[in-house]
Amino acid sequence: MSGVPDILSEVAPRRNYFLGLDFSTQQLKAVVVDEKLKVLHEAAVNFDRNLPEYRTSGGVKKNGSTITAPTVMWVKALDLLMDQLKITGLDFQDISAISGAGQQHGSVYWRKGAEKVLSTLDPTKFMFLQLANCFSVQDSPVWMDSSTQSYCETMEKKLGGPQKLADLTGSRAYERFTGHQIAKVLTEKAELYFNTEMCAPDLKEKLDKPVVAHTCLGPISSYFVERYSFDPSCQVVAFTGDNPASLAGMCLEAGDIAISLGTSDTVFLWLSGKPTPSLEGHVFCNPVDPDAYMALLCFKNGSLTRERIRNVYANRSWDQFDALLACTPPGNHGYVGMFFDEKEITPKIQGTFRFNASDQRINAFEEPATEVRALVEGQLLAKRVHAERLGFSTGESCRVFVTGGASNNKSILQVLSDVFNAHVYTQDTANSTCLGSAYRAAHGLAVKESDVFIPFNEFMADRRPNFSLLCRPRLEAAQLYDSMAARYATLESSVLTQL
Ligand code: ADP
Ligand code: XUL
Repeated sequence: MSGVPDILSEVAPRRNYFLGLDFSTQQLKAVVVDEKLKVLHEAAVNFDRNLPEYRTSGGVKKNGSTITAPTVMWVKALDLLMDQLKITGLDFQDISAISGAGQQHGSVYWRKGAEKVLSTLDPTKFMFLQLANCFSVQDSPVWMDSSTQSYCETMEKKLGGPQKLADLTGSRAYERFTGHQIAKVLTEKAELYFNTEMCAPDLKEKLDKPVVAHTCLGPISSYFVERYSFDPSCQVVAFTGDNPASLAGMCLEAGDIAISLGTSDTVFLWLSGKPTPSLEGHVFCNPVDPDAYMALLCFKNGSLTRERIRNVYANRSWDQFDALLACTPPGNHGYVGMFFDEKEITPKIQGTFRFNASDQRINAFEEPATEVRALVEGQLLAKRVHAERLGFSTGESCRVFVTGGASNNKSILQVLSDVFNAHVYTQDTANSTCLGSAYRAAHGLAVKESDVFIPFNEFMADRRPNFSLLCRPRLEAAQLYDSMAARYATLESSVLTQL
């Protein structure tokens, strides 16, 4: 009909976007990508800065070896993040699928009755107000906790020793792993345990419903549809841990090694074939291929230790930290340091250990610059030594992909390149965990829609993110670090045997 506007043609067509979330130790982050997986929107809520009412430091609360985060703080962060995303101009109805990741091993304890509250949330109100009383344990143990040593010993004993446990699960017992944390709640706070909906004596029955990583769990809840105008068909793809999501975000291939320099430092590899778990490191399910695995080494003393040394010796400035690093030569005139502010995971040890060129333990270095270089070299030599024990070989043909907050620091990356004698690459967007979550959302939906499994790397083939070469190894420094790595391994063993 002429003269009558065609209302239907004026309605913008729904786009095909994907939302990735990352509940990390210090912040909650989000990224939205388009059909071609290019980043369109980003947002972040920092727990210390944006939610000071919870009084966290680095996103956590410490009480000796017990390290927790207020569970409801994470919910409030999600409320704030959704509003922030809206402000970026995102139209939530364009999101076709969501996935996400969280710091691994953190546990949430839903109080009896929580499921009912969750299924009847009022879309006119914030979630944190409605869920405030839904947690039987108010403070969630997080991955930094190391208060469950005795539970680890019991489990290893019951299952026939640490190697038997590693053969069964991919890892020997570590304090932060959820099984020990749940055992601690049962033993020390039985009344809370029995008031918990999802974690009770019939734990196996409640938790034993694993799905393969690319599974679409179902459509988004009506709360999000009504409050934020999501399309009701928007799919939620199974969430995973931050390190597996990061492996997906970096599109890692067999032979590559990835190093994440975040709150924790991690080293990870794609494992094809049958894995052989050992007493060091972890073997996890692969987040994008149900037939493959990934190997992971976790170093608890990562960015927070670098920040402490920066604050003490470099006036809280990364530029000054870099300047101190630059005024000492590779090899640090023979001085070596190990800085384990918190009880380390790889290896299990706490304290500061400094050595002179004759391998004698000393109390302090004379110069701040020596301390800074000892920290950086020590942290990176440890990664090389322990990665080699997983079967990884350094060398010019190897590619190291870096991510995490400290991967912005070129001076640290040059030392990494020299220590690993490898080219160092990074992605244009540093946050590979968030990005990996968005990629997994897109992949999960594509698999659901095609009804057959599409290998992730095939799906990503023409959508891969751009990587830039950041550092090349310098021959002389790389040769020096070859012998220094062997020396570091001997010093680390000597420290462990003296404990
Ligand atoms: P998370 O592991 O919680 O996701 P990020 O990967 O965002 O954390 O890393 C946060 C850390 O990055 C901060 O604790 C900070 O110390 C570190 N960082 C940020 N910028 C730099 C820099 N230029 N040099 C070294 N470290 C940095
Ligand atoms: C890995 C681990 C840490 C956390 C950090 O096992 O504990 O890397 O996932 O968020």
